[in-house]
Amino acid sequence: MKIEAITLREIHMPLVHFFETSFGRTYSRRILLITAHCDGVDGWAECVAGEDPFYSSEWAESAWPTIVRYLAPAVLGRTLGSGRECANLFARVRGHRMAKAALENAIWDAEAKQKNEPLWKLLGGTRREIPCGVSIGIQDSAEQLLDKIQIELAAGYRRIKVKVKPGWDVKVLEKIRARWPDITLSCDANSAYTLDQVEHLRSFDQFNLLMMEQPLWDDDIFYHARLQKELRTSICLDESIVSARAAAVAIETGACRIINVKVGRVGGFTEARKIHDVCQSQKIPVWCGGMLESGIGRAHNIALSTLENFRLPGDVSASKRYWKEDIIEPEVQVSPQGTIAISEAPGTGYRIKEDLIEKLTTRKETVRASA
Ligand code: OSB
Ligand code: MG
Repeated sequence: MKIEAITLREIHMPLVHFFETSFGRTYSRRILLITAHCDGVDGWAECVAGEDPFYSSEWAESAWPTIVRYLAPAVLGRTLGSGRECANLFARVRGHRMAKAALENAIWDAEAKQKNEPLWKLLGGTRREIPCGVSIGIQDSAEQLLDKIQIELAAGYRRIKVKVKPGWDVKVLEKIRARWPDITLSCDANSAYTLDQVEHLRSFDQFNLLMMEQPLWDDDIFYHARLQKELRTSICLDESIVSARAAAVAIETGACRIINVKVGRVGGFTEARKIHDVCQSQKIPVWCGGMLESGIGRAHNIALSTLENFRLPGDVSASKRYWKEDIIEPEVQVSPQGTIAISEAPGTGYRIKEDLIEKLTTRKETVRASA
């Protein structure tokens, strides 16, 4: 499969409802899409870097020149057998994992289409349906949050995750548990606490949470291990797990009992699969995280979630929770049982609405192999 050209595009898509985490509120997504043109087949992927460098150091502006100047030249003009070969070709560039993932995953997507095989099978998946949860942001009031939870439970979602931060945590969790004592509930702090708040974090134990996601610093593993020893609630790491090596360290030190895998955060499908395997061998369940993706990134998350050790419901939910109109067809739908059915069709099983994407595009650049 010869990599002939790479197209980068920026599209703007307003969210149906703002999404607020401990680091800020997002009303509209600015999304970088990548198309890898390979022997007459186009592979697509989404870069999950945010509008601002708040979740991690990468952001929409940093990914573009990193791909144009460093990553695209590493693959352009080459003949690759598989998306698996990208990680080594990108290894000289440090960090920039979301940029790397976007290009690598576009090549995996092209490979699946070329082989006329479903992407999930190419990745080694086995599940024919995946369980879904929702991540609900910080709201203007606890009442609004309870209303939102009610709607998602009625829709069938199997796990509710709420965002927390100092000042929006224990009181809110108390209200949720007072109304729903038995639902599967977790919380995500996106690094909003420090280790000297251990007593406060220990008070979360009363809520019988499935997990507490990333309570401490985004780059920390060691102090999460200290914290985990003090808690009954299982810690799940998100931000800190940037590689299979980080996952191995987290497991060995006892920093968490669950890991959230985000294919963008870890640099692509190849590394995501390695993390899956490390966790599986250590009996640590994983689940697929989300980054408010459009249908293109969402379809890739669905494919990844078919791997066996994705045992817990992911933050992989229906298109309509985010978008008035998604850029894929059919849109991602969740059954009343809270599952997404996996298609047998080649590629992701979702068609890309190129006309709509063209209308949403604010910036576009194609890089070609030099003759
Ligand atoms: O920490 O999981 C997170 C969204 C943006 C950045 C970080 C996170 C999230 C979510 C939303 O929780 C997950 C989703 O529904 O896509
Ligand atoms: Mg998280």
